[in-house]
Amino acid sequence: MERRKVDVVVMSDLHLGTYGCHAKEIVQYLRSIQPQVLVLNGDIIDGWQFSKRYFPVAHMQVIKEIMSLLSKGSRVIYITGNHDEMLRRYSDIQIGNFQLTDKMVMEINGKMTWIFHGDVFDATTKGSAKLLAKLGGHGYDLLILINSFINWCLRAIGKEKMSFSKKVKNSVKKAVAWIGDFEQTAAELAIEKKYDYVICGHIHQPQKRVIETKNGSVTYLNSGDWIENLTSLEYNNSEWTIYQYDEKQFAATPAEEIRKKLPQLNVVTDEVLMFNALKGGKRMPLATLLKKVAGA
Ligand SMILES: [Mn+2]
Repeated sequence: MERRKVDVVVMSDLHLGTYGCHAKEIVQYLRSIQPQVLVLNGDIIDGWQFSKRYFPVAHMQVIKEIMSLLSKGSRVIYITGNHDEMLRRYSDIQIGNFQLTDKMVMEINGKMTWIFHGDVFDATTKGSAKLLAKLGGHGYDLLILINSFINWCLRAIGKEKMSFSKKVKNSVKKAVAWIGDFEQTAAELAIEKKYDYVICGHIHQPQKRVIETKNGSVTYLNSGDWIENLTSLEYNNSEWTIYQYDEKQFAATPAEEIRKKLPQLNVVTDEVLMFNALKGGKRMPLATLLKKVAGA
């Protein structure tokens, strides 16, 4: 199957490393496209839920397909979410055409497009979202800090981290209201910042709609997720559309069943020390050597 050329693809909430993840479908989709830019908008690798033992080959295959796109020349931007917040400490690194960040603004055909995961709204009321807008460029980073701090406190007192899914599990009515609030808050912020488009993930609710307030209007988009909806956003011919995975489309090219198990590691890495020759042939563990070099 020839790869479909797409200008920009936004995917979010793959939750690799959890039982709900549809890795096979993600692999099929990734193999069918050739995007110029692939934005992974948060919650890609789930560091909250995964027991460290559960990371099947199919999930590894997803990472392999992303790497493959990188080597084919796609630009890949990984925006952190709450389930992969462990990556936030490495934010704003760039390695070749791969970039890791907490948020981004893209200009596409002259339209300013603001992209972020959206978990910052979990511990945020509408009032503080307004404040965030006034804080300008650093507001988002500040909110991430506040959220991390709240979660750190919750864990310190033995409670679970605050999360959207926890919040809305209680009732459907609440969920609908919360989703409405989420979309409205994102839109209001984007309008205040004078963006044309705002793209989020996080709430697992694919969406494309124009939201108007008394201050203006913005197109709100959400890439949905790959747990229930199996959706992404695609930008082509100057237009954003919601892509919906359809297994019929892939019936002719079924992904080979990935059943094989990972080979057993035959070394115990904790027991491996790396040595490096120093002056005079003295051997020392690499960690000690690096410390020495840093101190010199
Ligand atoms: Mn999330």
